[in-house]
Amino acid sequence: MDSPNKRLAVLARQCCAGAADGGTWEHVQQAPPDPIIGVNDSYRADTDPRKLNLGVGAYRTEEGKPYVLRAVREAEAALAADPAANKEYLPIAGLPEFCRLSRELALGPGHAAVRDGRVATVQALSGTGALRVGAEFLAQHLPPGQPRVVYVPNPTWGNHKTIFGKAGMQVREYRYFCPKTRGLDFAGMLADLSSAPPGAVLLLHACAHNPTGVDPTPEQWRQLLALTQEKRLLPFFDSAYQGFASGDLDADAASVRLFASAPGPQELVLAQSYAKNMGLYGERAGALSVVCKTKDVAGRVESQLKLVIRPMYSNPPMHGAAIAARVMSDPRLNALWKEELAGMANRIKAMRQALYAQLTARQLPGDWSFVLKQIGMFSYTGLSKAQCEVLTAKWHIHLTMDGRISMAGLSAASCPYLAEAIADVVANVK
Ligand code: KET
Repeated sequence: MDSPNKRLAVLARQCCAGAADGGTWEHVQQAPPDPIIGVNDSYRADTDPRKLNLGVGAYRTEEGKPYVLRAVREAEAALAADPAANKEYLPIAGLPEFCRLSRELALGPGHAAVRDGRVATVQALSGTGALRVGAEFLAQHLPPGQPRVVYVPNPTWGNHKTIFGKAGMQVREYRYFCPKTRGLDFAGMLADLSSAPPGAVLLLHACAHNPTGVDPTPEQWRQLLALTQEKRLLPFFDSAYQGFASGDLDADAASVRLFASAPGPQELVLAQSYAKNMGLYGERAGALSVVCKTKDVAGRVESQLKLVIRPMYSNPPMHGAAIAARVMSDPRLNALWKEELAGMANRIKAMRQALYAQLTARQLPGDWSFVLKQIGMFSYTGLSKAQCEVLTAKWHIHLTMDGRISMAGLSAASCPYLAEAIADVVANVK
């Protein structure tokens, strides 16, 4: 602790400096750009016509344009034309219909937990907001005396650690990715989780692990469930890509459903995002669900989630949730959504084939078949930071510095260019 005199001296210096030049915020340091979202800025600032944005995970058409789903456009038009629609505040927990449809989308319609009223769901500001509210709830309401610890995979989506850390949770990593095999280090994962204290929170990517594109197999998921139960870990699923991994909403919910259906009944927490699977990035539509042991507990949990939300942002925005609810509840729009979702997932898979073909044609050293095997929006290339820097500086290819490329940002036209650039940095940069 500084002495009062020292603090006064610092204040005086700040006041004087403020008066002399930059004002009250003179002392504020320049923050680094966000490692993922910041890539959009570097892309925008680049004037080279060949520039390519493979940074943030956002779907692009073959023409490189953002894509608004037809199902979304139609739902929006219907909402705009609805004379009964208004702009009142939503309840603190959000649009009830959206919450119900969201938990059913993840758990499956008619799931016992839903039927029994054991799931507390609140609307959230997309996946990030769901994680943040969930983390805050855990930090406040995990049983007294239990450690506030969350285990996240190494590597994981960059924001996970910050989100849980800001909420007051201690963040620890478990082994996940093996750079040598470019696959799952399942033995390492089991070993690390076996030594976690009882009651620790276990963050799992429901499907299409970001950034690696490597998921456990169905058998490995079963082993993880057994370990979770044996060690009394609390699973927290981050489901940001349901439908995007395989093109099938049900297939991509298999891990969540396996856990939610386990006898016990199994408790879990679930963050859902409609950013990718409905293309609602900027609408911030998402949900947080807490699957509890009883209906009575779920009711109390929901009441406390509202206490977390109210002082943060009072209640969530209406538009995105209203669109999503309409798309999910209208049978025709729902069918159209599934069709478009499969179309997006298939285009990404086609990009994997195309990039792989381009890379093998250039006879790059090593095995690049991981491009085909990895799942979801991204390819985790194993390129070094130095190689990524050259990709950006020389080739105008904008990507995150961990070597992750968004396959959704590629097109048949840009694949050969990317392969040429990768061949260059593999040959000439360490
Ligand atoms: N979880 C995961 C695993 C994830 O990849 C993202 C977003 C989110 C949650 C949050 O998405 P939201 O838009 O809040 O629903 N990932 C991409 C965008 C970002 O970093 O914000 C990305 O990794 O590029």
